[in-house]
Amino acid sequence: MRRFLSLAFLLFTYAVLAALKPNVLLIISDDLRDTVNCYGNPAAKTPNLNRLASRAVRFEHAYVQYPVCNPSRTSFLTGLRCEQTHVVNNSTMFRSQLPDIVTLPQLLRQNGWHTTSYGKVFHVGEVMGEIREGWMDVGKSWDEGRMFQPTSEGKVIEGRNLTGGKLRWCEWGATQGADDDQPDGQTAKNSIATIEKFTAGGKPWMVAAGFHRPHDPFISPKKYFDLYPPGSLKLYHDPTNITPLAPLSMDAQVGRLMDTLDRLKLWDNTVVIFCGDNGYHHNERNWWNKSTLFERSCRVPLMIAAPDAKPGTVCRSLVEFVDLYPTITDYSDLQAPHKLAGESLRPLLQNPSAKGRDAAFTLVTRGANKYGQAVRTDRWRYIQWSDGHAELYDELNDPEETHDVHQDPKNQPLIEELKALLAKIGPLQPARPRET
Ligand SMILES: [Ca+2]
Repeated sequence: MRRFLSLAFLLFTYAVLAALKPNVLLIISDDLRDTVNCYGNPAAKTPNLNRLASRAVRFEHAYVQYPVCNPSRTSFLTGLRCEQTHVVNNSTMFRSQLPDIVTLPQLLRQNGWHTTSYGKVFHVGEVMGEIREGWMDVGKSWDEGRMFQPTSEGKVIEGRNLTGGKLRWCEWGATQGADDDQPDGQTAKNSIATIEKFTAGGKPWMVAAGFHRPHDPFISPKKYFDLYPPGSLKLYHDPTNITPLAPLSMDAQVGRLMDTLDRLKLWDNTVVIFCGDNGYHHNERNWWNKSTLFERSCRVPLMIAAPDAKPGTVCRSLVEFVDLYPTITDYSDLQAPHKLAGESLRPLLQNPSAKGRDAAFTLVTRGANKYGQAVRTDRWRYIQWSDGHAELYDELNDPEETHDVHQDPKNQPLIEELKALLAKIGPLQPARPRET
């Protein structure tokens, strides 16, 4: 009996320790907007993201703090708003502004997790070698970090430019080869190997899998294009029919990661975050790309599966990407050394119908001397530009944000309330001079 009790106590202790050191699987998809089946786009074939949604809480109103790669990723991986990080473009290496900040993976690493970055996690500039490792923050945030190139077979592409060459980046292409001939397939493959290795060794891990797709150029192995035969998609007509630029190859890589969690029975001790890094316009307002303060650009898919989260549910409360860092410190019982801008999403994960925050904030800059800040509430989007211009949109009656109502006199008291919310965030301060 005593032996049985000792064993039970030991198992209980292991369970408690394991619960305090959950694994973290962070999956980032570059430039993913809501072109996902479970986000209400039935033409998109994303079976694996639907499968993840059945295990996760799917956030319907999640907002990035800046709708471009580097500022957005720096923000949510440091837990600070872009007004605080001063990283507001893709050419500033975040350590030049935040040399001593303890990032989310760094905090886990300092506390016994093995942390690994595959693919594009922190934004990486057009650099190679040691400089690339510096941008990836290997040695500080990560024990290991690797980015990948397509194989020679994966570089054989058939496709065309969608703008007749006007925009070089705007092209599609079907490649020869299989998943692992592309960087995203290699990211999945290496992530799986690391998960297997450190799970077998009994060490908690954080694996960040940063997939490049659906970011331009719109390239995937041919088998994914074959799922949409010519004529099977409706052409885009603003704003009623949305072209489902389905992120299919990325969806398949997420499926491989989920298969691994299934096979190793890791769901009970792993927090899985799946997210984009910014939204995207598909020619709404004649604009292809991101960088605006409209809903299409600021709202991004976010799904989280955690041991005590309610699986297969939808949370309609406003949440921000700065909430991700405190969510993980909550699950791992750690304290960041700096004050985090967000709040843990754990209460919403446990009860997705609970009330969330009152507002979500996003920043963009326009050159060195102009910037705009948006505040999104349940009903409204108010944008305040540093040159004094302002915009107000009613998300309930005008979800495509086509009617700016900021000059309507009856909205002035509301605008004062929204300005007061923005005032809590404060203005964008000048960056440090030491940019790379
Ligand atoms: Ca991006």
